[in-house]
Amino acid sequence: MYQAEPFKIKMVESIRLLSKEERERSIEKAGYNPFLLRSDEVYIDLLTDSGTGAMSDRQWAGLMLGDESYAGSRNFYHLEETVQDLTGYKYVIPTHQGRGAEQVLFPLLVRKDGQYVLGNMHFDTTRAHIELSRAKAVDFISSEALDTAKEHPFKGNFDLEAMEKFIQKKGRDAIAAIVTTVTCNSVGGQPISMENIKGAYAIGQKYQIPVVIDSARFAENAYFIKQREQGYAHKSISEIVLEQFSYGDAFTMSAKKDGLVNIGGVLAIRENKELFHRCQAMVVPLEGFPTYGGLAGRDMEALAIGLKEVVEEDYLTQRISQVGLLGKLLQDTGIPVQSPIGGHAVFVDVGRILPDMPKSQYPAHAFAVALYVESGIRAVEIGSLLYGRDPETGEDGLSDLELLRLTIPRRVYTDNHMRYIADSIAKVYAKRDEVKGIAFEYEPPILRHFTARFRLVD
Ligand code: P61
Repeated sequence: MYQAEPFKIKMVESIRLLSKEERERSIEKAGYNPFLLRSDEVYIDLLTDSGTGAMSDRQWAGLMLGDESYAGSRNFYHLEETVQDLTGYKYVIPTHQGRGAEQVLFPLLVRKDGQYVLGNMHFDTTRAHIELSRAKAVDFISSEALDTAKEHPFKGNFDLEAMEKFIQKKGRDAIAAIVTTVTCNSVGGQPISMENIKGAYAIGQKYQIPVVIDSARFAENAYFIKQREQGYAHKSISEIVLEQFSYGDAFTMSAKKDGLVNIGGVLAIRENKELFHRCQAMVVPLEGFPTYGGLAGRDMEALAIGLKEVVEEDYLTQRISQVGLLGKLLQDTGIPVQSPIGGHAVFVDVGRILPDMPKSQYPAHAFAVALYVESGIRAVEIGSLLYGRDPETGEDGLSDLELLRLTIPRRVYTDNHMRYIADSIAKVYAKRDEVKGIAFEYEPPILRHFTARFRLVD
C-alpha cells in the first residue's frame, strides 16, 4: 500500500551535488573509500541508518526538558517507564549506544574462554564484543537468506534445527548465550518470524541458555510480522513488540535506529535480578552512573519520546514502503537486489552484476565508487572487503555475497530522493562494463573497510 509521508517538514538542511570533476577529485583524495569522504562532498548519504534519522518536534521539545542531575534524573525515570511498558522488562540501564550495552553484558554471560554464542547472524560490533569476551560467535542463518533471488517472508530466521544439533554436539556448558537479531541487518534487514523467535527461546529454555535480543530494529521487525505472519494482522504493533520481547531474557538496543535518536542505547534484563546487579556494577566504570549510562538527561528524554513514536503504524507504513519503493524501482529495471526488500535498506547484489570481477577486487565497493562519481550518492559495501581475511591463512575474497547496502535514514529523504537513487544505480548498471575494480594502497590490520585506501585497477 502506498502512503505519503505522515509528517510535514518545518526545518530543512541544504545538500549540494558537486560537479562531476569535483566528485572525481573528492573520491581520489579519499583513497577511493567512501568512508573517508567529508559529508559535505556527499549529496545523498546512504552509509547507514544509525543515528542519521530526523527527530520530531516533540523530541526536540523534549531536549529542553533535560534534567542534567548526575543521579536520579527525571528523564531516566521517564525512559525506564517507557521501556518497561514497551517491552515488559523490569530492569533498564541506558547506555551511550548499542555497543555500550554489548560491552557490559557479554563479558558477564561468557563463563569460560572458548564458549560459543549462537545467533541468526551476529552484527559486526556484537561479534567483536563476543570475541573480546573470549567467546566464539557462530551464525545459524536459514539457507534462504543467501540466495538473494529467492522470495521468502522471513529470511532473517534461524536454522533452529542446525542450532539445536550444535548445542547437542558441543554440550550446553559450551554455550554462553543465544542472540536473536531483529531484523537481521547483515543479510539485508530481513525480518525474523514470531514463530522462529519463539523457537529460539524454547531452545534456550530447554538447555538453560540465556537468550539476548539484539533489538536495534525491533519495530520494523514487528511491522513485517503484522504484514506477513498468520495471526498477527489484527494485533497492534505495540502488542507484537511486547510478545517479541517476551522471548528473551535480556536485550541490547542501539537506539540510534528504531529509537529515533541520534545517539543512545539500552541494556535491559527481564527478571534476573542477580544479572541486573552485575550489569549495574559494570556499567559504572564502562558507561556511567546507572541512571544516565553515558547519556545526557535530554538524550534520555528524546529517546523516551522516540520509542513511543516508532510503534505508530502510520510511521512504520511509510518507512517500510519508502524502502520498498526504492527496491521496486530497482527490480523494475532488472537490477538484482535481496528480495523481498528488507526494513532499513536495499541490498544490491553486485556479485550478480559484475560476475567476472574477482572478489579480491571487491566488486560491491568498486560499484560504490562508480556510484559516487556518477551521482554523489554514498553507499556501503557489505561483502568481501567488510568480511576481512582469514586470520590464519590470510586468504581474501571470502564473503558468500557481494552486496551494496543503500541504507535509508529515517524521516530524512523524500520519495523523490528514492527516484534519484534508483535512476543513478540504473545509469551505473547500464555502464557496468566500465566499472573498475579496486586494490589496496593501504590495508589496516583490523576493521579494514573504515580506513583503507585504494587505487583503481583495469
Ligand atoms: C549499521 F559500518 N549498526 O548498521 P551501535 N546491532 C545491530 C546493528 O545494526 C548495530 C549495532 C548492534 C550500524 C552502525 C555501524 O562497522 C559498523 O549503536 C543489529 O552502532 O553501537 C549497528 O550499535 C551496534 C556501522 C556499526 C558500521 C558498525 O550501520
